[in-house]
Amino acid sequence: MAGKPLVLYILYVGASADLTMNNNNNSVQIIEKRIRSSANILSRGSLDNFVPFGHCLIDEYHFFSTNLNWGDAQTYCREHFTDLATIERAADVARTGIPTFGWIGLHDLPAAWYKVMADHSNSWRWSATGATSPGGYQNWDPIEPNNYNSIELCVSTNNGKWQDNDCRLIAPCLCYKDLSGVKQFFLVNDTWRTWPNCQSVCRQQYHDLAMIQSETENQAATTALSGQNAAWIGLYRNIWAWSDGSSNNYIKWITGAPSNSQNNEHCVNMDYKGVMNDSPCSNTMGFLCHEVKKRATVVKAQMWIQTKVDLNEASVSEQLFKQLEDRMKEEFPKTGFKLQWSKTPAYG
Ligand SMILES: [Ca+2]
Ligand SMILES: [Ca+2]
Repeated sequence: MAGKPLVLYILYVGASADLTMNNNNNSVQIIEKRIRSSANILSRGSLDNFVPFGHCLIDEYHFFSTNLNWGDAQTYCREHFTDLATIERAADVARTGIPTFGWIGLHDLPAAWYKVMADHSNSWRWSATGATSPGGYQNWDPIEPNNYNSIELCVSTNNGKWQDNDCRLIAPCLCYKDLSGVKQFFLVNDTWRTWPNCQSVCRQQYHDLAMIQSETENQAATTALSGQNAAWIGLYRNIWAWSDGSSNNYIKWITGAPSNSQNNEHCVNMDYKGVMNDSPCSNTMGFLCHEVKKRATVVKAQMWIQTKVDLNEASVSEQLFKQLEDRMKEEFPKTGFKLQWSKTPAYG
């Protein structure tokens, strides 16, 4: 057909049954069939060259006003939906439907870090390996770690007893290097440094900040302190994780949060403005679940159109688009389409 080819991007949000299938080609064929079956959408044109361009997941939020503690809310959301809510960007907040405030999936559960060497995303790990100790060795001071004021994510040794502390505090650096399988420890004490600066200097001069994985190594490390009471060692952790394991780091705290008041605020709630606060997980309140439900597929199609008008003109293309979209909506009232003239798609 003679005419002017235009590249068209179509975001198709179909019924979940069509779109949850794993076979991408199959779902693109379904989309193509549906669009072709309304072949008269353009009186003088045709759609051709369907190419799958990409997929994205469409998620939905569900708010419940029943008062539950964080753990029970998590269980409920996991049983009925995907998980407690993950918020990835400011724009998500408007979609949540939270009337006041409620639990979201953000947490820092002590089971992952309180006197344990575990493999959770909040757990302690060593600078040299990025991993926890396989043997589980640890030697905390009796009341440590306590994440006081919610800012203690780096570890120092105090005559062999470990403490979590604010990474910005300055102290001597205890470094190590491995000599034929035996760790040797070295104190860098020319000036006192923050934990990140100790990490840099240890990596420059030795191997890394001290990694201590047995009683023998802890004794050798303590001896290397040479009379200094305390020094940074290589243990650290990341605070806050999403219940669904998502790795996004969007957090918007209320002023003064997180505070970990009384060492007991390990779960996060959010208000209707998207402002978050750390609270005791045993508090009961409404909660926000998250459902990853629909799969959206972007297809790229070439559209041939016979026309005398200039399609590059915005008003013309807008009008044509509106007609196309209206016809598709008539044809498939329960299916979402978004159309776009573009050299690059906005979705995917
Ligand atoms: Ca502490
Ligand atoms: Ca708080």
